[in-house]
Amino acid sequence: STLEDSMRQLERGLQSGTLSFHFENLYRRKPGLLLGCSRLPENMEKNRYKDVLPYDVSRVVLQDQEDYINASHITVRAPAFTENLVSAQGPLPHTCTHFWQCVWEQQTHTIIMLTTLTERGRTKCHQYWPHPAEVKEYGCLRVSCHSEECTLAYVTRCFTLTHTQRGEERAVTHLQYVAWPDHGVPDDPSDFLQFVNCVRDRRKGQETLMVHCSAGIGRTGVLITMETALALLEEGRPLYPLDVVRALRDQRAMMVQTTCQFQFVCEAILRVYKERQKRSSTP
Ligand code: PTR
Ligand code: PTR
Repeated sequence: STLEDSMRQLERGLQSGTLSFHFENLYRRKPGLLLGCSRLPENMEKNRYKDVLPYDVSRVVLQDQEDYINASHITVRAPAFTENLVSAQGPLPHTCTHFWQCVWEQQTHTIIMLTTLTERGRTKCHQYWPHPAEVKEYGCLRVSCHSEECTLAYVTRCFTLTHTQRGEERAVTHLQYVAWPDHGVPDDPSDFLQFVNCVRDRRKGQETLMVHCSAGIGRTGVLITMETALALLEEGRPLYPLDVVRALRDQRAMMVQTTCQFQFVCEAILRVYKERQKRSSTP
């Protein structure tokens, strides 16, 4: 099959509603995968939501005696590329140190945050970074914030991470999308696409991207689906969003949380595809 076939199928599926139907019938959690480690009594309090847990097989293991963090390795495999990401929950006050340890150990240079700290009066994520011109210590990592720049839909921050025991330093960029409530869809698809393109531009070779929202499933799932789709479109490969979501749920349960989110990402994919076609057919 070709990209064109797959996009025709996508358009038909969106119009007839069969796509939503199939999405709703997709397993939320891959049968047979265990969540044992996340449910250990000493780890339960490290989970923001007791119903959003990483599978044992794909969880990120910290290089420590206490090795647990609510985060999953996500590998996106396509014929022409492999992408590595970490999908995580929004840190809690007592898990910020684990979060930065994960950033350091996975050698991440870019953190994508898809939530605000509070939504409708509820805490969605702890502020795990220092204010501009401030320095904070998280375990053996010292984090300083040099700049904070706001556009309408997102904030870009520049951090320096220093491993105080090794004396090593790394630059980390923080991209926080602020116009997207949980369980919902971005306020503006153009802003969202611009943001995803910005994420793609920042990707340095094989770098592992760290992506989180509040639970690390809904908005994170949508972003990774879109990022994967853009890569496939660029390669001209056939693209079946439902297969992308299934592959994500095999690595972290419940990725792409609501039917609206799935429809939103499918429409955005179709829109990008059509714009590209228009561009390539006008002289
Ligand atoms: N509170 C979760 C939810 O419904 O979203 C609980 C849950 C999680 C229920 C996974 C079912 C789940 O997967 P499956 O339907 O594959 O058992
Ligand atoms: N039990 C929570 C709830 O359903 O509200 C879990 C949850 C929270 C699930 C937020 C998804 C959420 O969205 P996101 O993954 O986009 O932060």
